[in-house]
Amino acid sequence: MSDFKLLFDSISRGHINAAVAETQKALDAGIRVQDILDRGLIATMNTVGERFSKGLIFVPQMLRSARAMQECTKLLKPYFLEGNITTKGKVLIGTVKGDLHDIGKNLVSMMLEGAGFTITDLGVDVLPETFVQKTRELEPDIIGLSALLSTTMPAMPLTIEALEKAGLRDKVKIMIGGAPVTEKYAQKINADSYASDAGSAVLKAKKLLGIL
Ligand code: B1M
Repeated sequence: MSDFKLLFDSISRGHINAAVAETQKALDAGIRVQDILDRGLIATMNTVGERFSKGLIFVPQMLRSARAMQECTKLLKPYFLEGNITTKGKVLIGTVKGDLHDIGKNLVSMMLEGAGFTITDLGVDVLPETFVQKTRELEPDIIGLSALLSTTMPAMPLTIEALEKAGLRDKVKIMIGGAPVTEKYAQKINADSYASDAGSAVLKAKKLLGIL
């Protein structure tokens, strides 16, 4: 963390301008973008989460840190673009019903987009019916479901069931992810793939479509 101390301090205090300036400084200094993301931004959010668990900070502080991190990730986006962008496939992505966490989902979207996928992001708190309706409308190759709360994970199988009932399940691949989600859970609910982070989400998406 020591290399990113000022970035850590500004994100954990929710100081957006300072956090953005520190991210830009790290980019200007030639620090690897993946390190800024993993050892700077994500490591900071993990510490923010630990502080919240211990009761040292509360939801408003967590929210301010989240806003600061979101602004910093915007600066990284251009660096994740792969050279030749012809669409590799269509991805419909969203955070499941009841869940408002979107930083991880946004990172996954950003990396997939950078790798050449066309993304439709439905946002947060997405109802199973909305996934069904948008799947009919857009005919995606992959549906991505994100959940950060153990209480909202059950919305994943509910979404898969809704797609089954609508006769759409066999027409798409389903990838799931989010901190409490596991490979085992993906198998249990009959998802096609699980990714633990945004980088592996790209590899898994390519594998699902047979382009890796
Ligand atoms: Co909340 N929150 N939060 N939170 N929050 C967690 C998740 C928590 C672990 C904190 C804690 O207690 N230690 C805990 C969940 C406990 C549990 O259920 N297991 C928690 C809680 C309890 C809550 C509330 C209930 C708090 C309350 O109100 N009392 C509440 C719920 C609101 C709701 O959703 N209905 C709440 C609210 C919030 C904020 C709104 C304040 C804010 C979110 C703001 C936002 O997202 N715009 C927030 C935050 C910021 C967090 C922590 C601190 C950080 C989450 C994050 O962004 N991490 C989090 C603690 C933690 O995770 N350490 C916590 C960084 C991000 C890059 O990682 O999201 O894991 P992550 O994404 C990764 C991978 O998981 C994966 O790739 C990403 C990038 O590598 N991935 C996928 C994610 N989605 C994927 C999809 C894929 C593939 C991979 O395929 C489709």
